[in-house]
Amino acid sequence: MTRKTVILIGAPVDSGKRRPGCLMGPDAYRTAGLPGALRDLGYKVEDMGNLTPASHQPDTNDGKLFAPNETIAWTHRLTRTAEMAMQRGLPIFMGGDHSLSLGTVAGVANHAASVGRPLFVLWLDAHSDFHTAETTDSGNLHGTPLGYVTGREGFGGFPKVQNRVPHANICIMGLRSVDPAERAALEETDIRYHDMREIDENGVGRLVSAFLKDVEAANGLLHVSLDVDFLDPMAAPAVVTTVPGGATIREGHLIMEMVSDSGLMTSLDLVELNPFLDERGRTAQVMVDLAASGLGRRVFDRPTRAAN
Ligand code: EXY
Ligand code: MN
Ligand code: MN
Ligand code: MN
Repeated sequence: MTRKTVILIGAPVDSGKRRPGCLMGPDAYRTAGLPGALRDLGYKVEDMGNLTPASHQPDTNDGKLFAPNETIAWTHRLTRTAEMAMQRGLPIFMGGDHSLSLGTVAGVANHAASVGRPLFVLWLDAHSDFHTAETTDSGNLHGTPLGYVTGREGFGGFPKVQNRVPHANICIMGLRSVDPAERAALEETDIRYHDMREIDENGVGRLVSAFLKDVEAANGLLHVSLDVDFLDPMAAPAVVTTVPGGATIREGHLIMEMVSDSGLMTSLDLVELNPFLDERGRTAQVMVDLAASGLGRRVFDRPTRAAN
């Protein structure tokens, strides 16, 4: 039997917001043992190392947007890289802040179109990231990737999205911080979004299972974008955009185990980890464990942690 290939892609994108640190993310995931965890699960693991953005003019940061040139350059690089990696295996994009998903999701969508299958996106996040480069108040482009990949207007200077992700194929879970402009725009779409109240009332299992059924019925590809701030800051402190009242580690694992059981996931983003803010690597470890759950690790397979 040929082993499935996982392609680790370091995307040390730090241009999507002002406070630096996400550039250390890819190496923190490696240090927390992501490659070994995947090999233990039977995957062939290729690590492409850390990418750099396409060449670009330096940012002057005298306008509203923070570092647009660099983010556009990353979008070019990551779109191409995602398209290429999808032909060879299951890419895990090790971020980097969430602006990396402008490129990864656009590239994965191009691949899906080329194989004639619909792309579905599961967005695990406290935020909806549905701004455009024009509606953002903060100027931080990590708040815009879902706006971009669904083809919203207002991304002048960015590469034109070749294959938009249809609203009906997107499910956002974990919402508890949505700006008024994003909310108004979201409510005009049939994107499904579940805030923490809905999670509390229904349980993540029921919500995720309904979405996965639709992905399966459509023979879709599934991209999962996991933002550290989906989790409660007590469980995952190493992120700039903490919002209290987030998902528990148990809810995170249930989602990722259900995704894995479905066999539908074809690509994964791990985003917003800021190792500079971590406590002895525990957030990096939580993210690695969630990724491993999404790729088949189960409680009884779990290796014993090395002693300090
Ligand atoms: N909506 C806020 C903004 O536009 O600045 C916060 C965005 C945070 C985005 C993080 C990555 O999920
Ligand atoms: Mn996000
Ligand atoms: Mn977020
Ligand atoms: Mn905002």
